[in-house]
Amino acid sequence: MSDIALKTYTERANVHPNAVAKKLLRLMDEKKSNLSVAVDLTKKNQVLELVDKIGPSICLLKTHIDIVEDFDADMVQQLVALAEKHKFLIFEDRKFADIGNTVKLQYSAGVYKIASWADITNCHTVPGEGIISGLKEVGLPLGRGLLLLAEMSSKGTLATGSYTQATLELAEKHNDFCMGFIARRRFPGLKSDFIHMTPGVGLDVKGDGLGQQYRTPEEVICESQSDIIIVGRGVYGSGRDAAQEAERYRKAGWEAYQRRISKQ
Ligand code: S5P
Repeated sequence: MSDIALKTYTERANVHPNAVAKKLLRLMDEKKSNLSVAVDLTKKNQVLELVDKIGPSICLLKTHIDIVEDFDADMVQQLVALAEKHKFLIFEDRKFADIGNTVKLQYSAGVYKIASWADITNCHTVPGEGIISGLKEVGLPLGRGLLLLAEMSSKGTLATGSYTQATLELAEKHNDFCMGFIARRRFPGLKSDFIHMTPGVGLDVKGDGLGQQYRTPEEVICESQSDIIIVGRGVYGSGRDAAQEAERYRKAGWEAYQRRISKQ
């Protein structure tokens, strides 16, 4: 077990150099939640209603803002108000993948102005270091954080081996802005304390017929030592009450974390 995986989120928050990571780790212990819900719905009101329901159970809301058909500036204001009401951070899962100059514009401008409201966003590293430098020029002065996609949950992903390794090195080099990874597991031997977030989490099914692969909170948090579970359809796609489902995942993730930190 890695040393960092045995520490509590608060112990890590107390010494963490990145402001967003510090805030996130603090509120994880405060809310007893390592759950991020991926709200992949296409109507503004559906999104806002669901977020208000699940808000008490999550530490981080994950959005795909570009799938919302009736997006407007008011939606962002309401999301930010819900984040304050329920105390969670917002992660826009934009998966930037272009050259530095283009991602700077995509992050700061256009319809969505992501940098103005999302505490966290993420990018692929396929373009090389320039993508991080470009996003950092916009995000660092605003106190934002970046996650690198070091691995993916989907079947046949090409983000493996030397690609993953090179991604970890880029994160270490830019650890003022890179606060963590999207990954399937905690990477051993890192110098900085990166927050590892893992999608592809489900308690009831193993896949979705389109390449998604699900593992349980126990496998992800306890065995693979990741920090945050990202759950989408498991929470809102079963037809059962979403607030209750979010609580079920929050509990499962939290209990797995408690088992992990007790393995001293
Ligand atoms: O490798 C990945 C990375 C991400 S961010 N695999 C993923 O599934 N995701 C995202 O996590 C994906 O875009 C979706 O929003 C969420 C998983 O949703 P679910 O409904 O399959 O739980």
